[in-house]
Amino acid sequence: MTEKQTDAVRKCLAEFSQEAHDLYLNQSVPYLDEPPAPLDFYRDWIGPNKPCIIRNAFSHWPALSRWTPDYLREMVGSKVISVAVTPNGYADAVSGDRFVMPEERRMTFSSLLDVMEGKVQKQGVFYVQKQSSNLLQELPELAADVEEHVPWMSEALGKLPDAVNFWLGEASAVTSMHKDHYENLYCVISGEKRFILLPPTDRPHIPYGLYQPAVYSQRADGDFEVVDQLGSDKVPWIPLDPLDPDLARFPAYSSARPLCCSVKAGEMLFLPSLWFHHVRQSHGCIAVNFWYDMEYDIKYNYFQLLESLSGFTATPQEVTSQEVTSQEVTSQDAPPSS
Ligand SMILES: O=C(O)CCC(=O)C(=O)O
Repeated sequence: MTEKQTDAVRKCLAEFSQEAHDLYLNQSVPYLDEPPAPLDFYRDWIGPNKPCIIRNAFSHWPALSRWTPDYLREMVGSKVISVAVTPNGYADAVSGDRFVMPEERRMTFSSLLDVMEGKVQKQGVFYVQKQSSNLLQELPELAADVEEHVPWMSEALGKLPDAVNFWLGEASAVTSMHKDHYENLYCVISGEKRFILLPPTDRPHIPYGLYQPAVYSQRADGDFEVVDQLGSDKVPWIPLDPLDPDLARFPAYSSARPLCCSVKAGEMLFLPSLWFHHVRQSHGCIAVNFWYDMEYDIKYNYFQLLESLSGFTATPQEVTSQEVTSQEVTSQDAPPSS
């Protein structure tokens, strides 16, 4: 393809993204005051792939009043859980020319609470973010304080969640920008989460690179080193930090239209599949979320096309390390093969 033709495709993609904003996207994340009926939720939010914040959706969960440090110590203090530890709060993020994952430390829940409450000083930033249904796998004693699924969502989708995750972290723990193939119901139990959201239609403005995977490892002197995962495939990831986007390096991002929202205790964010998200939190924020696998329907299919075209038209500065093909970008969150 000539440079002129590539420019023409780039222009189409920019118009495509703009049109989504003009046609159906909201400029902020709307609130619902009560849990919706399944059909209404499917019609108004899941089908159109739009986020919203739902109030009073889980007021009946005992967790809202019970999950104090004292109660958690009593119920699960002696349980050994997996905690992500990093030097800077960035787990699963690009650092230099590496995609760096956290040190996965096994520790008891009470020793984590000691760190969170400042009773013990440790180097590093601690975040319970294991994701693979860690609430049910690692902390089943707490499951009765929430629900194992959200009935109206399960009915709307005709299935149960793939995972129910428990999140608890320090203020400096950050989840770098990425997307997932889940319809995500994110419930804040205490504290506050701050999300930066970008619709899938903004994909042409979002840079990807391919990075050597590595993990943090804390040495005996307390410092962290970055250890390459030799023999592992390179990882496609977004090098851009939406809190401080480097527009000289990634000029296309200036056309992106992020939505920022804060989700407070007692509120539930519906984060639709394929939306890019970056997450921060107040210190000690506790959350539980439900991942319902998305349908691999025409929406997914169209997104794959957008992914290919966006990779194809990215300028050399936007494609770090080497060219990233759509196949590589989706390999992180590909649907299970059937
Ligand atoms: O809460 C977080 O830090 C990240 C949540 C997230 O990325 C997700 O639920 O997909």
